[in-house]
Amino acid sequence: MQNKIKLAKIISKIENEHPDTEKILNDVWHNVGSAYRIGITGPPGVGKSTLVDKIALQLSEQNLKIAIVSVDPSSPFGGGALLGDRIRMNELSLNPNIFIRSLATRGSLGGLSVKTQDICDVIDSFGYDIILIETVGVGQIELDIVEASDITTVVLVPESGDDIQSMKSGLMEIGNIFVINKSDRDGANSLETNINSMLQLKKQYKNSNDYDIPVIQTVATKNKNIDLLLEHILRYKTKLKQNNDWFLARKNRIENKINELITTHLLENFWSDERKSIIQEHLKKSNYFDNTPYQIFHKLLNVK
Ligand SMILES: Nc1nc2c(ncn2[C@@H]2O[C@H](COP(=O)(O)OP(=O)(O)OP(=O)(O)O)[C@@H](O)[C@H]2O)c(=O)[nH]1
Ligand SMILES: [Mg+2]
Repeated sequence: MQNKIKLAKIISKIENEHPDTEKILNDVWHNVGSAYRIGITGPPGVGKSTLVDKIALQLSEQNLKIAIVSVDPSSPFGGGALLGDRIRMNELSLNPNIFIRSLATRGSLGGLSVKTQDICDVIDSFGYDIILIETVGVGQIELDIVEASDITTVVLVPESGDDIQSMKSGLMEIGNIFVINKSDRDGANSLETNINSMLQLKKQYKNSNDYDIPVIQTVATKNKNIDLLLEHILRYKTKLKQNNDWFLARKNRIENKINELITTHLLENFWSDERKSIIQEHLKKSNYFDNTPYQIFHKLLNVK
């Protein structure tokens, strides 16, 4: 419990960009790297939280330490948890093997993956074996989560069949495992057929011999097929380790993080008062057509 409180405090510091963040991350770094990071995404209300809870409970029975991070893109509140989620969080956090935390994005989607990554690094360093990252699949945010995770699980429901065509380039692209939750409702089988034929097409198009992407029907509320889903999730980890992809994912994250730090640093240094006033001058209506963006760009670069 003591450790959980300590972890929660550190996460708040990172979330709020506290000046200690850099030191915290430097201090924990040598203990980072072994947690399996599982992204769970999908449209609103498909049962992601219910699934995550069941997965966490099953794994905790195997005496694994599980952290749940829910990234809430819409919540304007600090901490980001809705009332229902808070109750749920209280229940789960009584389990000594489960740590649960919700993160609000506060309207700024940019940099979410990096922040989530920093937070996952700290959780990892606290000895958690598995980190479940839940987020609603809405464009950029789901891509951020793909970057922060080792595996992406896309959750759909039988009704998703209607808009599956439009999902071709979104959720369909990022799943390493597909879950059709609420399969107690009509349409689960035909959605499964649809997803499988789409995945087949994708495979032919890419001419890849990749691992077959599983499509699993679950009923989260009744614990149905959670064990099967877990089996696939854990099998994927073995595959990642065999292919060296486990290491590659970590290497990519470090590279992205460094790039992000450089970009932030350069931008902050670039926008001196003088440069800001030059650009404002050029953007005045009366000067609008005098210079092209390229010309202004070079002018700004040449300011000492
Ligand atoms: N019938 C049925 N209902 C389910 C199932 N899984 C979850 N639900 C219900 O669906 C509702 C939404 O579940 P959540 O787990 O909160 O869904 P979510 O995807 O996390 O929702 P957001 O985080 O708001 O996007 C709840 O009322 C659940 O009890 C299922 O397999 N079958
Ligand atoms: Mg949820």
